[in-house]
Amino acid sequence: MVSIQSRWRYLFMFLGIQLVVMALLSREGYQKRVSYFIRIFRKPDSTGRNHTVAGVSGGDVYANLSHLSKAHHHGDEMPYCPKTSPFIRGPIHVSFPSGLTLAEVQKKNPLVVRGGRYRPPDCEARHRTAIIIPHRHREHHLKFLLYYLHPFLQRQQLHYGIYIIHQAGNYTFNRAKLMNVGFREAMREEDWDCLFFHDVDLIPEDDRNTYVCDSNPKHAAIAMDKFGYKLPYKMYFGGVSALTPLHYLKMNGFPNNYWGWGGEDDDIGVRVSLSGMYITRPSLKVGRYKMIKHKLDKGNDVNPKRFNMLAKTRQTWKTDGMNTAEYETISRQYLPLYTNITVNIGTEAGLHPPSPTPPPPAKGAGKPAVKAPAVKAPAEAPAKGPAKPPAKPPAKLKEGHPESP
Ligand code: BGN
Repeated sequence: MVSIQSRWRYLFMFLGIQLVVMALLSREGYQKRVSYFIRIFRKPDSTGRNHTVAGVSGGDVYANLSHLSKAHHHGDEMPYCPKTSPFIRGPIHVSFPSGLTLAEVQKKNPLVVRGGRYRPPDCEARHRTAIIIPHRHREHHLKFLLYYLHPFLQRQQLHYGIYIIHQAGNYTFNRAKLMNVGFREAMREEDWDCLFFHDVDLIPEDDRNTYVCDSNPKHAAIAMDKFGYKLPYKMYFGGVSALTPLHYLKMNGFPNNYWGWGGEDDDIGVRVSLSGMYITRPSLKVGRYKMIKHKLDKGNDVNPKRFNMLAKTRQTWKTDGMNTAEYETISRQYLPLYTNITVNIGTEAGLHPPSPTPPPPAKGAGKPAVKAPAVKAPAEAPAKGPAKPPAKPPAKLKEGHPESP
């Protein structure tokens, strides 16, 4: 028999335990305890950040994407994709395993069609985003970027295309001018509603950083590991930015005259405000990027003129930009994972700088030697002259025929 006294004792003990549990679970306490238990199930990666073991949640950028191919049913009347994609998980584990090949990336992305295009198989995408990546001698980085970017964009249920704009020749690199080329070349193919201007060495680390445009130009790479996951300075606009075609044309695109490293992104940031717009940003938690470590490239020396040029953006932005971008398209390849556009963007002296007067031929010599051109002869008809925005939105590229823009 249990006495009334001990019954009361049990009741008080029970209530006491209840109170302690409630106190632990209240507000801050609750968060801390829950995250403690979540941490137990996670393993840390080399950067010290936690990532989830594959299959539990988040973590692997390819997690759950295989469901997509199973759900493949293109019909005439596909519903719009939901406003928030069900594939979005948050933090992504990023590492750079040696031995990765493009063939493996291709195998892991069976729904990407030639030219690096993709549409969600089971719903009509709400957004059409082109990714523009200026490039030269960075094949190793490109491989990793493609490995992460394709599934990242598929998680967001976007209709997308990836364009690599490859600078031909060995003259100093010009990132911003290549972006102008990318804008024009992408827009002549499809009616993209947003363009992401993307460095080849930056890997997004959170799929809530959606690759869609805002009402104003967006700076997406706000928190990079190399800057301690913080904005290095308030006006920083480098790494990854997103503009609609209208934003882009309103600010006359990007400058063409920044040859070499530095300053062009600041010029672009200044253009945003000079043309009456402002910079938007995702949160620090979401706009995270890991940079693939590398030395300063050959052919991309620091530009010593950048300070002077930057001081004059107010005077130059209307006369140097998309309306004056001259280049020649050397080749256009529709590869399995991206569209590769190789261009001659010339030098500071122009597209075809006058060659120095050849010395008179020596007596008795045969034909005068012809100086090798700086870049290879175009394989296709070059798109010459100042780049103009397309007069009307180009016809949509038919899926399965990415070679017929
Ligand atoms: C800045 C560079 C940017 C570069 C960032 C981050 C200049 C112009 C002179 C003020 N700007 O200093 O181009 O992206 O650093 O590395 O050099």
